Amino acid sequence: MPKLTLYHAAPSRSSIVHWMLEELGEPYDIELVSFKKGENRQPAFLAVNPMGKLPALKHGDTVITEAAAICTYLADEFPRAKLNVPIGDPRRGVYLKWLFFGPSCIEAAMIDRASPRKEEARRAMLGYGDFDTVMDVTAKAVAKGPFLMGEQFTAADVVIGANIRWGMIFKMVPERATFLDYAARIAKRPAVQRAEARDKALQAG
Ligand SMILES: N[C@@H](CCC(=O)N[C@@H](CS)C(=O)NCC(=O)O)C(=O)O
Repeated sequence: MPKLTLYHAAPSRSSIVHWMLEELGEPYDIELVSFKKGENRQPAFLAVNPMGKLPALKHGDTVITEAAAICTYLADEFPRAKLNVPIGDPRRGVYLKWLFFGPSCIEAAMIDRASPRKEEARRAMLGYGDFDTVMDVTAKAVAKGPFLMGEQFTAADVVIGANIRWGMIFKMVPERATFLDYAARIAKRPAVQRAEARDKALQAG
């Protein structure tokens, strides 16, 4: 079976994929990339991801970058873990919507809020519209639970769950009761606990 290697720095957006890999339950290796030493800007890593950014995942000879794309890929590639909604299932459209909504709406809205532009862009020009609508739409989706797709935990919960958990830690997402409850449900997952414990050890080491 082709080897899975995560290029990782703990904690960073590659922690999202670290969690996803723990959910998947397939063997994988970690290749640490030090931001402090500037390794992400060195030719060796730029050959993996010319963006100089983490995460990157190697699966055999294939390199995938962009956290949400990696989670989508892994869920489809290893369906045994039941973290995807497969092609042909009428729920797949909504599942894909959330996988894209994470980076294109929640993350973009959070970062713009944390680092406001000199001149505010028009709502119609911003892919995410406005911060409050993004938060309202997300809150409504996670309110019923336990997960975005109902009883099934999917890769979309890894992407959106990571946005919400990290967003609240960095005070970029409001601590609404719905978000706190969803984050608490996610925090109970053994896979997230394993990934976080290992990230802490990597950070300390
Ligand atoms: N769009 C990328 C963003 C990746 C990203 O910005 N990663 C940060 C770590 S959290 C990074 O590599 N920063 C180092 C740098 O840009 O020099 C994704 O979602 O995977």
